[in-house]
Amino acid sequence: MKLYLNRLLIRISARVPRKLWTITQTHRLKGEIISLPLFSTMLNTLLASLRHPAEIEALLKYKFSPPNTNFNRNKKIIANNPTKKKCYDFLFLTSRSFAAVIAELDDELRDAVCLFYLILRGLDTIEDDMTLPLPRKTELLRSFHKIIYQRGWNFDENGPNEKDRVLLVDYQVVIDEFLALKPAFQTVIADIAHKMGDGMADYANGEHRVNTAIEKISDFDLYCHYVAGLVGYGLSDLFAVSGLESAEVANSKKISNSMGQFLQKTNIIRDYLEDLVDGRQFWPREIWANYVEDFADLSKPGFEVKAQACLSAMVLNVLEHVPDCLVYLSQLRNQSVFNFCAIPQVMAIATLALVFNNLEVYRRNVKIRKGEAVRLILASTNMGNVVAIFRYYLYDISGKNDPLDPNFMKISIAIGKIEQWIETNMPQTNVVAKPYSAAASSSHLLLLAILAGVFGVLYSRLQ
Ligand code: D61
Ligand code: MG
Repeated sequence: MKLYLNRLLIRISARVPRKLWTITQTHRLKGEIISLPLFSTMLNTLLASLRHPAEIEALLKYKFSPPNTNFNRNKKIIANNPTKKKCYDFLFLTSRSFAAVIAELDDELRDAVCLFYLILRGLDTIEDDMTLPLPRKTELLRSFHKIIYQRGWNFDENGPNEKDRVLLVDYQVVIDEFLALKPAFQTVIADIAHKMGDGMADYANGEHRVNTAIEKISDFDLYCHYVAGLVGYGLSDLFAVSGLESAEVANSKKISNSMGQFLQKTNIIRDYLEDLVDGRQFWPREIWANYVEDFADLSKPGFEVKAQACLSAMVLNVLEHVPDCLVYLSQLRNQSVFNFCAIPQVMAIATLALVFNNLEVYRRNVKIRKGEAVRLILASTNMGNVVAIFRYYLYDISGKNDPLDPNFMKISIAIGKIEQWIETNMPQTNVVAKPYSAAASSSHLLLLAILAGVFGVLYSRLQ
């Protein structure tokens, strides 16, 4: 029955209107990359995707397919090692976006990338804390690469509201597991922690800033290099050390940097309001000062036209990294590494399309639907799909591009450049829209029937 349903659902998805990308390989990546709760919240998730049947297909497939993942296979080993178990618990506690893709990496890399994450998350928890006295913060950031070699070190000076403070309170477990990695992994991680800590300390001390604002676009690029581009460098080195990828991946620093820049800059656009409320400001003055005098004006009534133009200018800046990201992904050979790298990138392009010309960014935290995210996760298993997904969202951005916007031409050109790259390097990728077919209506009926069933179960539980 389940198999039948799956086949049926795959057929349904092939007939959805406006569907510009299709899953060409059902190589499954499962595990709780996104945790789907039961009943009412699951129901909300399904309802949010009601107008997107392919997302409902993805959600059901994801929810009901049996667990058979790299991480599940290794849970037993982890359970016998309390320190390692605690590290993976910390990974899932501190990362919504990266925990599951890290846990799904092949054995040769999983622990190294997990520890890389936890070490940099520890460093970032010091950087983000606005309650730490600046001299103390600076000293910690600059010496963190040495601290990670001090067995037993931990830290409880973070402010009570710092979201990941518990990680540093028990940091001795992270250090123990870091020291259990093979030395070549340790060297890569410590080297990146050194460079990132120094970069964060410079910015915390007002370098490259005027008052609290990041000044030039080049300062913005440098900041994103320190906090995310360097992660790209380190990951490429870890891939090479593990032997799962060739050393070539680690040779082109520019494209490794772009992988991080694309993720970090997209987050910085999406998090405008949250950062403003917390007293942080990452958008470069060189961009926003063209539109408003005060950064906070962007969220105020009466500034909508300026705010929209400013948002386009920020999105344009991010789009410049896309060709490098596609080059990077096309070089990868190991399936688990490919999934690990591709999933965050497709989430970012989907987020970029969502924020583009969307003034809600200035009013609330905008997020892609869970159904959309799950669909992207299931599809991001090969380069053909990833390119098709990028094209889909670029097409979406083109459609929303406003001829009256001052950056209209530049955005068109940036998208044209990406298209050109795809046509030159991936000419076989076919992303023609599937025509809407009458058969879809009976499929919709089936989906409605499934939803009615879910409603029924929920209703009976509530009685
Ligand atoms: C392939 C796959 C993943 C990649 C990649 C290539 C290249 C770069 C990155 C991931 C890094 C992306 C960073 C985007 C998210 N931004 C943050 O987490 C900000 O903190 C930056 C400093 C700490 C970086 C920690 C990190 C993040 C992701 C990783 C990783 C390390 C190690 C391995 C894999 C992924 C942001 O933090 C928000 C928060 O506190 O939650 C901030 O403070 O700006
Ligand atoms: Mg930070």
